[in-house]
This record gives sequence, structure tokens and C-alpha cells, in this order.
Amino acid sequence: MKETASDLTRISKYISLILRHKPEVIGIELDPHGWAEVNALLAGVGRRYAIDRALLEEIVRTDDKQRYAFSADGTKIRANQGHSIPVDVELPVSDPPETLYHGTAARFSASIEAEGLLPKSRLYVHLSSDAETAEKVGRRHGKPVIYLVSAGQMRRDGYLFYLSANGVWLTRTVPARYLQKFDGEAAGGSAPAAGSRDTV
Ligand code: HQG
Repeated sequence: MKETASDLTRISKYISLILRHKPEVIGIELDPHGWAEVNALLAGVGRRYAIDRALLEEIVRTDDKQRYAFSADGTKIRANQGHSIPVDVELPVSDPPETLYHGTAARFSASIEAEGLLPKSRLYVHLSSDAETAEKVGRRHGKPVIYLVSAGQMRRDGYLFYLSANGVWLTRTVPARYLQKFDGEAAGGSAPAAGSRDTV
């Protein structure tokens, strides 16, 4: 029987859990660079969902955020970013654009404006290169709020930025002085420059 899109999403979420957070749920370990053996992953996921190599390849190929990558020889797989367990996925240090975006929930604003952006359970703070993506990320947590991050200034001040294989910008923390609340209409797709900026 052919899997539906929602079946694939359910399996993909389980794979994310394994490759980013809890490989132990299927009794495997990731290597220091975040790789899992494809055969071990298939065996472990297969105890819960019908999966084979072809389906895993379809999930990797069609993933909307390109969350996963196979090793060059195809024997290993890892998540491109989003980990809470300490692995080094060999992210290149990269010069960010002048402005990046972070979407969060309104209820976190007071804390964020007091202590800056912290990675919380993950290894890095996740930043987007466009406001629309940040808005979607924020909506996962509640009523969305978007912050502009003065990434270029941070870089000039010595902070390091990494660009994941799937285009997510990562950095360890963002002090509050580099944040401005963004009051644009990202969800409607209007240009970020049209929004007003409130200094935090
Ligand atoms: C918030 C998804 C209070 C932060 C997305 C966020 C992303 C603070 C939450 C990726 C804070 C952590 C990551 C502070 C940060 N006080 N709250 N000082 N500093 N926070 O899920 O960025 O679909 O770990 O704003 O697309 O929401 O899973 O991070 O709301 O790229 O592939 O603490 O996950 O990708 O939440 O999302 P998360 P995130 P996937």
C-alpha cells in the first residue's frame, strides 16, 4: 500500500527524534559527526513503521526543509541541524547577511528581551534568512513574534555563525542588544523593509 503524505510526515518526525535527540529510542548511537548507520536506522524504525531503503530515500528527497543527508557512499544518514545531543555536523563558519530573523512566541518576549536568545534544549539558536520562515517557526510555539537579529554587527563583534546544509543559520546565543522586535506582515509576504522596528 502506498503511504500518504501524513504517513511520511509521521515517520519523518520519528526519524528527527532519533537523529537529533534520542537515538536510544531504537537502541543506536550516533557517531561524533551525527551519522547513523542506514541499516540500523531502518531496522529500528521498522519495528514501528513499515519502512525500507526506498521509502527512506523518498523521505530524505522530498523533505520540505531538507532535514537529512546521506553520506557520500549512502551507508549513513544524519540530520543537517536541530540537534540537542552534542554532535559536530561539520558546519562551515559563514558570514551571515546583515539581518537574520528569529520567530518565537509572544509569551517568551519578556524573557528574550531580558536575557537574549538562548539555545534552550538545542545546540544553537536557529535563525532564518527571511521573515516568513521565522513566522512559521514562531507559530509552532504560539502567537508568533519575530525578532530581527543584527547578524552582520554580531559577526563584526566576533560572534560566529554557521550555515547548515539546509540553509538554517545557527549561532550559540544572541545578546538582547542585537535584537529588535519586527512588526512587519511576514505572513502576508510583504517586504520586511515595510515593517517598523522597535528597539528592544
Ligand atoms: C525560545 C524547527 C525564553 C526560542 C524550526 C524558541 C527551527 C527563549 C524556544 C528549529 C529564550 C526554543 C528550531 C529566552 C530562546 N527566554 N525563550 N531567553 N531564548 N527562547 O524548538 O528556534 O521543523 O528549540 O525563541 O523550523 O523554535 O524541527 O527552537 O521559541 O529551524 O526541522 O525557546 O526547529 O525545525 O524552541 O526551532 P526550539 P526554534 P524542524
